[in-house]
Amino acid sequence: MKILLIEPARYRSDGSVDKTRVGFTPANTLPCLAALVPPRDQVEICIDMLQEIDYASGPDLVGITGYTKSIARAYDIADEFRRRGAYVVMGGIHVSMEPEEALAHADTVIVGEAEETWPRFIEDLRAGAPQKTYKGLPRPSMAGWPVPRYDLIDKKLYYTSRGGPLLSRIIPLPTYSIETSRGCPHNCSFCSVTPFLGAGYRVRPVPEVIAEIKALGARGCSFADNNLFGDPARAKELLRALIPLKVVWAGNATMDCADDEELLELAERSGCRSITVGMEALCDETLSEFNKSFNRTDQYRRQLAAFSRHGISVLASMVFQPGTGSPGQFRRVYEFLTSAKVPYTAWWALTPLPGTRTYRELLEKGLLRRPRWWLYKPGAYPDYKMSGPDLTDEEFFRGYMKYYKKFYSLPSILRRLPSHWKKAWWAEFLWNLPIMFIAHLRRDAINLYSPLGQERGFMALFLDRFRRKGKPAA
Ligand code: B12
Ligand code: SF4
Repeated sequence: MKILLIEPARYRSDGSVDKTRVGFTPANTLPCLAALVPPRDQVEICIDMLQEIDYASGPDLVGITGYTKSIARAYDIADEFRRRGAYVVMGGIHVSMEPEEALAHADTVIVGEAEETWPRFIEDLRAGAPQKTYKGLPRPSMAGWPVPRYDLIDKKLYYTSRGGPLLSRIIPLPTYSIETSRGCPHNCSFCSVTPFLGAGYRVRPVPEVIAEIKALGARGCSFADNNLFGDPARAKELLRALIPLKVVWAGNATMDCADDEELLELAERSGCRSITVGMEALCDETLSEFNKSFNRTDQYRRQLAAFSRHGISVLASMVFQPGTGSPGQFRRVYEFLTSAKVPYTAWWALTPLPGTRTYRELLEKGLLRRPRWWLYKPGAYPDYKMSGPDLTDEEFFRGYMKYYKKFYSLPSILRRLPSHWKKAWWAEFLWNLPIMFIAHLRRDAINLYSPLGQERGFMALFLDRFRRKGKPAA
């Protein structure tokens, strides 16, 4: 069988497909699925954001993934391939939350994790008896995975896997996205991780993670875990095993990991350069609304300083809830982050993702303008009523843009970064400069859904030399 796996791009608000010339780090979804395809089948990967889709290539089976953000584009691709006679299967987080919706566009929908169902479906299809829906096992084992087929992705498409010998002496190339665990011990109201992967935290055997890094020849790892330190004892085992590999890495964790000095020390020794943390808000009441009271605002400064002492650059993720709060909230967040010398931040307008408590609450309160907002092209604002007693839509947008840009302005960078007690200050300084250029010159790159064009990576945007390469929607 000839199998084509597609990662769809998203539509921009003008209806064009969000294309770019170079990506940052390849996502691991399609390489993982490709590795599970039986050797007798031929498999190809197409990254819509970076490549043209060849609808005439005549695949027997088209597999499409998709986040909520790219699902409208994913459905259009699926419809076109079906019109041309291909069998279309869809999987991933969005269709797992909305399988009925997806069945209007796909012949088969795979719900949940697919390590077991995807190979089973291929054999059913070969035997001429595919089912309409396959449901992954709840909390499946993460042992025995094959090495992801990154070799199927053209190296030239990704900044972090091409480099060349000279560049790779200066920065850790190649870098791959690697998963070591799934799930999260928490259940924040806006996050779809626990609704999708189930409660609890599952891990891959450490020797298998290490073997994968070695097999890929990775010098940099971008860990795709939601919470790399979800189980501190196991995290320490992983970090100890990483030390001899001399890789550098970035990952996601919660703020409270900064309270564990041994963990931070091992993170530093194992090559940790950056951790993204969900700080979300500076107000305990908002954090409690988000079911995130494990974040302690009174500890933030101390925790941020602990990361810094270990040379770990924090990317603080902040969420703003339109309609609530006052116009002054953006200034307060900006001032806190600047005075606490936070190196990077990403700001989000709260997004009602399907399957989350946030989504259900907005729906029940009648606040969603269009319940299936993801089927429409994105507008300037989130698709729910944002106006509140003290804040209009316009004030929200203006305040958000003004202070977000201010954070990535030269005065703020100079105030935040050069500091003798910050081990990584010079690297942070160098990385802040391209972000500053993007924040101020690439107006299309920053919006309420995607600060700094998150899905491409800010460095890729920078290398894109400020040129947009869009094409009208099909
Ligand atoms: C790492 C990560 C990122 C990285 C990706 C880096 C990279 N290059 O890999 C970065 C930081 C760039 C990122 C960006 C974004 N992310 Co993100 N991210 C994640 C995270 C933590 C892990 C994703 C991952 O790699 N998983 C491992 C792979 C193997 O799992 P998987 O894709 O789910 O695939 C499995 C199954 O779903 C299934 N499957 C998937 N597709 C298909 C297709 C077929 C045909 C089949 C058969 C099976 C199948 O099989 C796979 C094996 O079991 C997830 C949380 C999570 N655990 O899902 C959030 C998550 C996916 N991200 C999320 C969001 C919202 C975003 C952004 C939209 C944020 C933004 N506003 O910009 C962007 C959009 C990115 C884009 N491309 O459009 C949400 C998505 C929610 C939703 N309903 O869409 C998640 C779930 C987190 C959350 N808070 O809820 N993200
Ligand atoms: S801690 Fe992070 S990954 Fe875990 S539920 Fe909350 S937002 Fe999601």
